[in-house]
Order: sequence, then structure tokens, then C-alpha cells
Amino acid sequence: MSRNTACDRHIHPITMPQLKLTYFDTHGGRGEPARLAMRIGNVPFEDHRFAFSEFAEIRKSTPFGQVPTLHVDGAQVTQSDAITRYVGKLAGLYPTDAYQALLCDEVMDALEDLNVRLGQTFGLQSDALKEAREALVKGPMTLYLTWLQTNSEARGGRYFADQRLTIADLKVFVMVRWLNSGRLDHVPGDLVARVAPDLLAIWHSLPRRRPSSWVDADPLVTHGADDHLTLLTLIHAIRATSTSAHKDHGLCGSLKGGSLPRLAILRWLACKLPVANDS
Ligand SMILES: N[C@@H](CCC(=O)N[C@@H](CS)C(=O)NCC(=O)O)C(=O)O
Repeated sequence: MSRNTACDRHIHPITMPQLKLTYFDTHGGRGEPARLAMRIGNVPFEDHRFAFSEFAEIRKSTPFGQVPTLHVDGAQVTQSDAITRYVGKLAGLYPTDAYQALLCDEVMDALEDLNVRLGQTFGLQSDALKEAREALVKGPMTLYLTWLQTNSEARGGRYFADQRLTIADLKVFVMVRWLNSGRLDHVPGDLVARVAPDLLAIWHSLPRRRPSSWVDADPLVTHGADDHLTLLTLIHAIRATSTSAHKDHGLCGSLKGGSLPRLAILRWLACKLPVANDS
């Protein structure tokens, strides 16, 4: 009869699997929350990025012709939320409490529903695209964003689960960043600000705490080591996952650059921080 003993554990220490994430070379989409989670949690991985023009070839090697995929010690796994949840566990960004995990999953799955709805409009042209996107903005997008705001408030106004940063926050972040970018035709760049202002509003109350330098000095953060760490790790992670190819299009390549992306990311991050008494 064999038994696991402390001695066995010593002989066979738990090792991190070899991870390779394959996804578009972009800062948005279904692969980005997993990338952010691994960066934040210092989980080593191969960041296999490819250009949109290479997708036709890459997809031939995936089970469903889709990305992202994750290779775990050479075995290829699909499904973005399953991947994000898995790396979230490795990164310490997934709740261990069953109920908090449920709340985290609820947000992830709701956002995935929205991703699917948006995905259905890709490939449409001119009037058909306009009609479909406008209907989406008026209907599901407004509904989901409003729900996210209410949900966030109900859970304390900062995090979506476990009262700390989890993969749910990362997935919301990626979605909000995408919607704010104004890159989706017929989706107004101020939609989140209009529909779910509390997801963005705290920025407006923080004018004197606008950081002069992003990573090195952040007077925005004055309220405790955990928040400080969360903000800095998130900023570092976003910067690390940015690509020069996307500098013009959003936040990732722009942390040292344009004011609009900075504003958008600060708004979102500011929602995660306690409001200081500025008297
Ligand atoms: N259920 C899958 C959906 C993956 C998916 O649709 N990925 C998109 C890119 S974000 C894709 O590969 N689309 C190409 C296609 O479906 O033909 C997941 O969550 O990973």
C-alpha cells in the first residue's frame, strides 16, 4: 500500500506546469484576461501572440478553429473562461470560497454572453451592421452594463467577488476598455460613462490625485498596501501585455502616452480604490 507522506511531497515538490497561451496580438478579447492574470500573479508562461493575418493558419492547429488556447505541459486546452479560471487559480486571483467563486463566475459568464452577442455582429456590413450594433447598444449592452454597476455596488463598490481583485475584475476591465476605445463601429465611446457612470465616476472626484508618473509615483494611491499593490501590479501587467502595434488604439501601449487612454484606465482603476477625504 502506498501512502503520501510529507517526505513524498518533499521528494516531488509541486511544480508550475509549462504554459503557453495562444491568442491575437491585441490587448483585448477573450485571451487578455488570462494574460493579465498570469502577469499579475507572476505565473510564468509563453505569450504566443500572432497577427490577425496569421489566424487562418493558426486555427488549423486548434480543435474548434478558435482562440485562445492554452497548452499545459504540451496538452492543448480551449475555452477562454475555463482557461482564465485555471490560470486565475494559479495566480491566486480566483476565490477559494464556493459562494465567492459563484459570484466571480457569474460576472465572467455574463460578460461572455455579451461577447457572444457582439461576436454575432462581426462580419455584418454597412446598414445591417449599424442596425445590429445600435440594437445591441440599446438592448443587451445597456442591460449588462447596468447590471454590472448594480452588482458592483451590491458587493461593496470595488470588486465583483471576494472583496479583492479576481479574474472577474480583469474581464470587466478588458470589456470596459474595449467599449471605451470607440473602436467598435456604432458603439459610442462614452457608452459606459453614460450607462454605468459609477464604473467610471470616481475619477472625477480625484483631480488632485492624478498621478504625474504612472508606475514610479502614484499619489492616487494613499490608502494601504493592498490597494497600492493591486493598482501597481495591474498597471505593470497591462504595460507588460501591451504591444507597440496597438499603441494608437487603447490603453495598453499608452500608459506613458495619450491622455485619453490614461483617463480611461484611471477611471476604472479609481473605482477600485477608496475615496480619500480631500478636505
Ligand atoms: N467559446 C470559445 C469561443 C472562442 C472564440 O469565439 N474565439 C474567437 C476569437 S476571440 C475566434 O476564434 N473566432 C473565430 C471563429 O469562431 O471562427 C471561448 O470562450 O474560448
